[in-house]
Amino acid sequence: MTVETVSTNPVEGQKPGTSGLRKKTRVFMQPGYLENFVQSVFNAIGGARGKTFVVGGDGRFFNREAIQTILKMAAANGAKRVIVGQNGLLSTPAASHLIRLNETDGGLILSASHNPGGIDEDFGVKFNTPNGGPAPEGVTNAIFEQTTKIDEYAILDAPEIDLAIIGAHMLGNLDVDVVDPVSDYRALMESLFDFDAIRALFASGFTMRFDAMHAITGPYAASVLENALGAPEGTVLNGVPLEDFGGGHPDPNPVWAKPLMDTMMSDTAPDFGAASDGDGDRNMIVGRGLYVTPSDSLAVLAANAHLAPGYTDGLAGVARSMPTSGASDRVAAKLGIASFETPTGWKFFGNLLDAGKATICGEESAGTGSDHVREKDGLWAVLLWLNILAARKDSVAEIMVDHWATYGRNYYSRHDYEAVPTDAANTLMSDLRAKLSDLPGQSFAELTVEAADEFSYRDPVDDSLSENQGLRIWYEGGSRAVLRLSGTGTEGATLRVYLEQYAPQGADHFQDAQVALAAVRDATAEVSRMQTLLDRTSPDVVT
Ligand code: G16
Repeated sequence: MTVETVSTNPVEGQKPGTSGLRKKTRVFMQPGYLENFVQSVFNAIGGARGKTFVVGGDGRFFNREAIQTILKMAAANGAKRVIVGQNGLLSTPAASHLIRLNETDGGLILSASHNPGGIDEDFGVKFNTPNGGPAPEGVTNAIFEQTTKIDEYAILDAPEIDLAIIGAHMLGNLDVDVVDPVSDYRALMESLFDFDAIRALFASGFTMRFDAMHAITGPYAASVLENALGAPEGTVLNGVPLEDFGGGHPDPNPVWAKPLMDTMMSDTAPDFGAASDGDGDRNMIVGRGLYVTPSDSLAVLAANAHLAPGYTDGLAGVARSMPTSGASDRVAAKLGIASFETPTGWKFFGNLLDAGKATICGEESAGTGSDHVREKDGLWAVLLWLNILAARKDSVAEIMVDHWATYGRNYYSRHDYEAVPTDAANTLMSDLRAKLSDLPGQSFAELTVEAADEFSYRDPVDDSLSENQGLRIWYEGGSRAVLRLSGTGTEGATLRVYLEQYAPQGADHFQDAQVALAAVRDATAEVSRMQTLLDRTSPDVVT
């Protein structure tokens, strides 16, 4: 065993409290950098001795080397067993499932999620706790603290394990179990959904395209959709995971999954389109000619989940992140179940799921999931949609029209201003924060502000308080804007502006979303002085 002495602080500049470390790949490749973070994780959880962990990643550049390093460090730190996906691959939800299934002490997931991969792109590592979920703030703060004082790490001097070979391996005294990344996850999906009904749907000629974006869900989608459910070969597009995701940006939204969007809007569109992201936790849902926003998708899934065998008893509650539209609240109200509004980030759902207060959760950023794991789960959302389509025998468009007629429509869009100078973004937020309480009654671009505040969240389970979680402005006529800075960017700052406009039952539900949101967009640009402070006239990404 070698004990290396290190002096670099791996999380310099990293906001404490984010659930992992996400940086440029070359930063991670610096000697000792990854090692510092991993040792800090072990130190923060009271050491690795005698413990069992799950390790896997989304296959991006540096995944293979990083996993070998982590295995050697687990061995040197006295861990008992590590369960690792074959070839180092595990989707984030599959890793969450393995952590729970094997009652382990947690897991290390290697991914920068939906960020591009490659030597000049992004890499990341995060620690998930024994419940299978992203480490909560108490743990991430402890990890951060360790990184500021760590001065050595332990690593075994040993040859690499051949991760292509499924089965039991030894690394020093560490048991390394290389497992098939898909099989346990597929069994979990079979326990939740009516595979016979979905099989019959495909057998009847129902057509689908699933864009795996050359990321981790390729093997999962091929195994579940094409093998188990009988969807024709070719249903899964870009199904081979690549270290650089084929040069793409593996984020399933209309901008980055444009080829799929184009197919779905064409005359030859299949019945159903879906996509997933780098590490398999996000999803995009598209019907023939109709994109379903993640906020609407969450609401539809909540309203119809009882049609799937795993949810026949109904839901305990529905939770959404604060910037997500209020569409799911309307469903929860009609079902007479609880609804929760949490800060952005999946880790905030963990306590609600563990306590049985919420069954389904979702974020506007294309994450949806349930209490089956403690991460959002892209393929799970796609399968629940398929189960609902099979049970209702309606098209996606028919389901959406019916949903809006029942609940009204929350028009919704997010505008992202990326890689803006950090100072400018901070000034915009602090200026707006300073005048929030004066805004009610004032008019901007013809809309009058009704209320404004800064969101903070008191966790109903452990009573912890999370402050500064986004600035909210409500305008007359049922519209809302939220402004917050991204916690996951790796270049400058990213300002996210979330726009929402409610159109009640009986109103026009068939406008273009950007048209329906033009008034709230203009008012928000004016009140925040966005164009002057950021020197931008339009967002980089509109989803
Ligand atoms: C973004 C999204 C969040 C999401 C987070 C992590 O954060 O806005 O909703 O929880 O990414 O997502 P993933 O696990 O897929 O990386 P931010 O802070 O950039 O807005």
